[in-house]
Amino acid sequence: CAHPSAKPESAVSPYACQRRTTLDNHNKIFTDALEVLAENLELCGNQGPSLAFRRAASMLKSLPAALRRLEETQHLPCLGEHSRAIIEVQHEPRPSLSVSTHISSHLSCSAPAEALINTLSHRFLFYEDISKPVSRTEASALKIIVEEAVICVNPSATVSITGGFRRGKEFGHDVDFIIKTPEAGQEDVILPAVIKRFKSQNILLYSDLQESTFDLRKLPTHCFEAMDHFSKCFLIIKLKREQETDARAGKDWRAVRVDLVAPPLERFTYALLGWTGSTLFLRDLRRFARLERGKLLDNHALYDKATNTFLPAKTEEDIFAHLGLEYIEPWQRNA
Ligand code: DCP
Ligand code: MG
Repeated sequence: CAHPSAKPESAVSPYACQRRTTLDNHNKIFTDALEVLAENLELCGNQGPSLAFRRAASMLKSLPAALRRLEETQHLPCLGEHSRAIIEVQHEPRPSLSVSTHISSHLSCSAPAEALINTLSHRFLFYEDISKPVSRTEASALKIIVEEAVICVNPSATVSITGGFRRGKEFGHDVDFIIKTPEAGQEDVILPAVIKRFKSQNILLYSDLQESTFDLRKLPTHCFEAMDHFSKCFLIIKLKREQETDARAGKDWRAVRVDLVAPPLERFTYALLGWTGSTLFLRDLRRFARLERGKLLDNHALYDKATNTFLPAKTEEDIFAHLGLEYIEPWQRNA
């Protein structure tokens, strides 16, 4: 008889936006292997196969229990021949060579990791610091700093954390914030003012301000990789270390990557949804909207092709409802 975790064929959707994916991953040994391969393939420019492995890993993350037998994968979506092979290798009891070594002989190239690190360290003077994960405690400390600056510039503006920390992650590669300004036009002036304030506080190490190129009438784009058009900035901020931590002599701070985005109020909810991620969850949400509902979704808007109208949304629940989807909480979007 079937294992209790085995589910009927229809139970697992091929779309991440129809699955609840918490951080409680019961299939880490498989998803780690799949993601290592995806990363390798990405570095080699093999985007298609990389995405296939990412989709397989994402689907496995949503399962309520660990896979016990290979046959349990039979009715699961998103698993191609290669992903199944990796699951099989990881199932083998013998302590074989690591799965990435095993598979890379077939699929991957010798990833130019060194070259990549070189490029990054040239681009970022603070590479050593910013390559270390940012903790939730550090993210909370940054929220206070960002909030203080934002409110000083505009007392009616509010700041929310987005990205992985909004999904409940304990660590991230950066800290993402979204700023809500109730007055029209304020979204275009707030970021330069916040940057100016950080400079005057001597905590700004790097800033790349991207002015808004947003156009209310523009339809959502098909291209997932395209950046959104909102006013945003990518910063490196000096964050004071806690007294207890082992600060190196003469350096009582670390550099942290911070992203700020300031959308216009009427598009705030779409920006919040987009910036909360995960990347794969949003990719599938957009694909679902287009293929299953005839609607175009991106970080700016949801557009109904049948009626040629933009659909307004006050809350994220509104967006899921427009798409005829059950609401998925941020902490269930870790696809
Ligand atoms: N995002 C976006 N447009 C951008 C930048 C990011 O839509 N110009 C989205 C992609 C992610 C989310 O915002 O879903 C946050 O981006 P991150 O790369 O910071 O991803 P996470 O926060 O999920 O990962 P990490 O925890 O590593 O920071
Ligand atoms: Mg992030």
